[in-house]
Amino acid sequence: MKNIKYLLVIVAVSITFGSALGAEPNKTVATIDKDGVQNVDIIGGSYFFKPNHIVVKVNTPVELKVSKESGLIPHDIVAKSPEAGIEFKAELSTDPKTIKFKPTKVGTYPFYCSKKLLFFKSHREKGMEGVIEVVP
Ligand SMILES: [Cu+2]
Repeated sequence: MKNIKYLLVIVAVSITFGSALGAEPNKTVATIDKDGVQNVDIIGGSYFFKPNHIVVKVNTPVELKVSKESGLIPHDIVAKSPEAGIEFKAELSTDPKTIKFKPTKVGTYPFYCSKKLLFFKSHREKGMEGVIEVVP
């Protein structure tokens, strides 16, 4: 009986710790290649983006290489900040896709997964969101 209690505690701790990990910010500063393009790789999965905080320079082209962890649940990546030149929507697959844009305004702009199944919480609510921080 005592063992079952311990097991339940372990399960509860893993669930709490697991979801805390999902929400943990992980910041990446884009690397600029020899052509002056800022490159960032992003992986989406249930229910996270890694990294979920991307730092890019203003008025410099960005190429995001986006892909999805393996699994059946569909994910996408969406940004809707046309005022800053950051507007895209792409379905994620395990084959990486490249999204190109050029941020035109300093600030912090959200990106997220727009998927939602029936009455369940949206993927965004479950943690599939992040920010693009545009710096001078
Ligand atoms: Cu999703």
